[in-house]
Amino acid sequence: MASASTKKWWKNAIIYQIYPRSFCDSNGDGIGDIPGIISKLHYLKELGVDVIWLSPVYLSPNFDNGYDISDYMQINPEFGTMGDMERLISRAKRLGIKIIMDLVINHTSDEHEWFKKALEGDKKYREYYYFREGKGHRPPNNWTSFFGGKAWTKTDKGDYYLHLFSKKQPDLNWHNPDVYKEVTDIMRFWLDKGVSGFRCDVINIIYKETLENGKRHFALTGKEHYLNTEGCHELIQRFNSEIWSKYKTFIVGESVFVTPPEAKLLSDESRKELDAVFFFEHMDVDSRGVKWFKKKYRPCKLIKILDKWQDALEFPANYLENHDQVRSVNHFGNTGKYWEKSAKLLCGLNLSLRGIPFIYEGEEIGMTNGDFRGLRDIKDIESYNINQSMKKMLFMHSVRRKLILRTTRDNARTPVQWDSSEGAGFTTGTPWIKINANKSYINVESESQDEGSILNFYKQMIEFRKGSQALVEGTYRRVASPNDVYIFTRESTEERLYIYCNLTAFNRSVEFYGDKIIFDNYDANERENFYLKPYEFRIVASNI
Ligand code: ISL
Ligand code: CA
Repeated sequence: MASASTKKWWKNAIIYQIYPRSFCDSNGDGIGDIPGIISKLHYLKELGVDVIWLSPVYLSPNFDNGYDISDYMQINPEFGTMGDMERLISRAKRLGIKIIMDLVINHTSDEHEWFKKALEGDKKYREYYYFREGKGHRPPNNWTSFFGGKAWTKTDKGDYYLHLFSKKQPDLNWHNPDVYKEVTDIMRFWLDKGVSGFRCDVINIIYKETLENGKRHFALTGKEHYLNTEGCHELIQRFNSEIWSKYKTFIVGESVFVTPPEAKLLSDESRKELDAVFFFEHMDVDSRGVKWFKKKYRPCKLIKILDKWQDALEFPANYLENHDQVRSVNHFGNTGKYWEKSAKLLCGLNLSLRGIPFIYEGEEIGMTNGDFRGLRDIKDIESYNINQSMKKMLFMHSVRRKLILRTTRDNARTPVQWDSSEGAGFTTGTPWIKINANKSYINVESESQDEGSILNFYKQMIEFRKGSQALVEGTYRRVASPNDVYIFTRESTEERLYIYCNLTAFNRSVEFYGDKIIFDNYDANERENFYLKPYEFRIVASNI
């Protein structure tokens, strides 16, 4: 057990993700911005947020909404100025809120100075990326991109460059010590400005071991050459020992396609790499290999996956939604009759698991997927590229429309609904992406006034968690999972809590343990003694 002085500050933190474009627009141009975030700091404080993870605000041509960076040391003017960013850091600090920034270092934008110089033929900068000659009329290897299509694009000179995402996102060459120097300077620049750490984008794929052909894979060919490579672990260890450990940072890595043993290697405290990692297995519980093809969601599968990861990792980064995923009430809950109950249940689940809970903007009011009418309403580059690939494969329009609207990342990117007005309190202008019609009743203003709202449930649950040694640092043990009810304990030296999550829209009888219900998303008078109501979430304390 770590003593109070050596204990890491983030071990009991609640982290809130802001996708700046969709959070709050202060100047009516329809795009969320940093002054907008500053205006909502008190709201976040009151919610109980300790740390903000800020999705990219750097200079960017925005082909992937900031995940394509053209200058890491400048702020995108759409979002504000460096002065605004410094104000955000200092105002947040005054309220006791820390900020971690998104660090996208697998690739830059093709509009980054480095890449532009490389294209002009500058020898030094060509080594920052992967430029290779093709093989006859074909690219240098058979790798495919995360966003569909090939991972190589031909330049005007006839050679190719590698991009694991869109062609506007060329991959950096991490074999080059100059790249290490540049990026670590960027890290120091922001840490010196007072940010408290980073969320490292696709960190486990940055180091390509070789550029050989990959085994053919229906979704992603080539990945065995860059997933969790030894070189990647070495790089992260160097980041940690040379930079992160010198500041009191919290570093969470987005690690794609990881298995529990791989995630352990990336985040085990003793290995001094990352503090925590995001895994994806629960997001894919209803996908058939690729996320665009869905199968029926089965709660028992979700339980199995969560349980496996709870057992595997000391301190996982827990989340049920983010800017790349559909909204969690659509994914795992209910958007009809049990919208409110299921949103509260998911809150309870996310905040009761062992690890560090992440809440994505709008999740705390139960926001739902976008109500897009057609592909016209979709802005995301991933959806755009996938649509092109599906066209090539001769999918009919109606099929493409159905598959893409159901899973597009834009589902989570509609503006935060602050009130029921036309611009939802998000903007006075025309929003960059369509606002959901259900802002009429799903919004911060009305939920603030309603004691029984999802928003108030979040506040109570956050407060409860903070006061509970068992939830913050207790052990985890699955008790049972009969008929899609997840029952587990969290236990510290002082208390044992039984957590019940009925992940279905039906009454469920279960065996009850413990002595006293101390938290529930049903009122005492609606509750039943011998079974759980639909989507009931219950915490029962037991004397030990
Ligand atoms: O969306 C996905 C899973 O459903 C992934 O394919 C996603 O692209 C992947 O998890 C990587 O995501 C991160 O890097 C991307 C960026 O577009 C995402 O927004 C970011 O979270 C490239 O920088
Ligand atoms: Ca704006």
